[in-house]
Amino acid sequence: MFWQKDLELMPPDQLRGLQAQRLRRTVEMAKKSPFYAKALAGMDPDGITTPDDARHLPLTVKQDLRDYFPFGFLAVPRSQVVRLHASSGTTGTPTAIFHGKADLKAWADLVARGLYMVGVRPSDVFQNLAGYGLFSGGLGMHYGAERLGALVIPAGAGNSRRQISLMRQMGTTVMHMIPSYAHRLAAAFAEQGLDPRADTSLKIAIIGAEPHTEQARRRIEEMFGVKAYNNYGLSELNGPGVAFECAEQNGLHLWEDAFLVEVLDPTTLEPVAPGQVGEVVLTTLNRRAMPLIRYRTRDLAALLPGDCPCGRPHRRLSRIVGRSDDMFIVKGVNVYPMQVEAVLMGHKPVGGNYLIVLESRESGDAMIVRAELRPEAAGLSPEERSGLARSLAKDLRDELLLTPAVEICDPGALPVAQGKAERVQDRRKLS
Ligand code: DLL
Repeated sequence: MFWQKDLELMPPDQLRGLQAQRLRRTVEMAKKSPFYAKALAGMDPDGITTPDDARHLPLTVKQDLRDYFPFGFLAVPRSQVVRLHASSGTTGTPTAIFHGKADLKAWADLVARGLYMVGVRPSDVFQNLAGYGLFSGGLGMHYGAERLGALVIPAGAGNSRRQISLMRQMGTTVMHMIPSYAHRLAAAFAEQGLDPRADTSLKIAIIGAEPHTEQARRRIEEMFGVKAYNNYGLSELNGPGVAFECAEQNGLHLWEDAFLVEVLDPTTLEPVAPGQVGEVVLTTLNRRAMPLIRYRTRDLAALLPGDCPCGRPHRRLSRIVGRSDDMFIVKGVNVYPMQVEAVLMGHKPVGGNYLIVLESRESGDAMIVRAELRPEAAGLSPEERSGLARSLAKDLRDELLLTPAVEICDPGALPVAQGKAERVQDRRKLS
């Protein structure tokens, strides 16, 4: 049941004691880096007696990582660093995240913990369909699954035909992928006349790295005949394995021995009430090469109240409902892409790929939702397609209080991103 039983089942009081001790050490270590030497000047780590004392520490934002790029957050000599990763994002200066040997071992254990928790065992064949390289999803999951002892297939992203052959030849039982790719892989199975439920040995999918809805998860489970588990993380805080769902699928256990979590109102920066959505702010508690203190993730989620039947006291994070910089405003209405996805996934003929286009028109801003049909629904008649478009427009209006134009597209008609899906094209900025 447990990979690191003592840590996973540590009673809350003891966990808080460990957090306070690790927070003190983290502040002490961090002060050795150029950035925190300045930001934490005058801060005495010995003054920290409880994890709540983190509230008196300054926040760190992505721009700080850019300003001190590449080595300004390093708290150890460069000779002790063994790995570089970078956070996603296509614009601006990249951000560099460094790990030492002990950091990599601790990270692999956090990932192994999550995998073990949902039933992955050394006898499993783990096919990793995430991109290898600076993206933390590939190597992060790879080393976690290897540490657990599974047979790891480092397949990397894309090339669905090869993925399918490997799965069938090697008897893959667990796959890891970004959720938007799961839909494309299912379509590739259908194109070959194969049914993943009957023609593979898959039983578990680990999905993460992208926002997705509960409806999208259920779709993936249904298409592949697996249980799909959500896995959250960001490169700045290692990558995958910050928070992982257990078999209950009722929120993601955030590993509180490794990270201190706060959920803050993004405007006032005050903690929100338990159960309320706010910005997730994280502090590393056992990272040595590059500690991060109160890092503003921009991800919006809630800490869920109540105990989990699995017995782990590590608090649960809701699924990520969006990013504070994801939200767009049309005609004065705030919209998150995940609200649109939830509606689309509620309609069976709609596939996994969709695009929201925002345009300026004479009559004001326009929002167009382009939704692909799933391959099985490609034969819908023009009347059926317009009926579906009408019904989607109605449900979207009920959800968003705004009526978008809906266009139904053939399977495969919409552009496909290289890595993480891009769901919104805001052309208003161009006009
Ligand atoms: O995406 C790390 C990762 C890889 C997590 C593989 C899980 C699996 P970045 O590329 O730095 O790192 O992107 C981090 O992706 O701030 C969220 O906005 C989003 N994200 C990551 N996991 C989830 C998730 C990796 N499970 C950014 N649900 C984060 C929703 C997620 N959004």
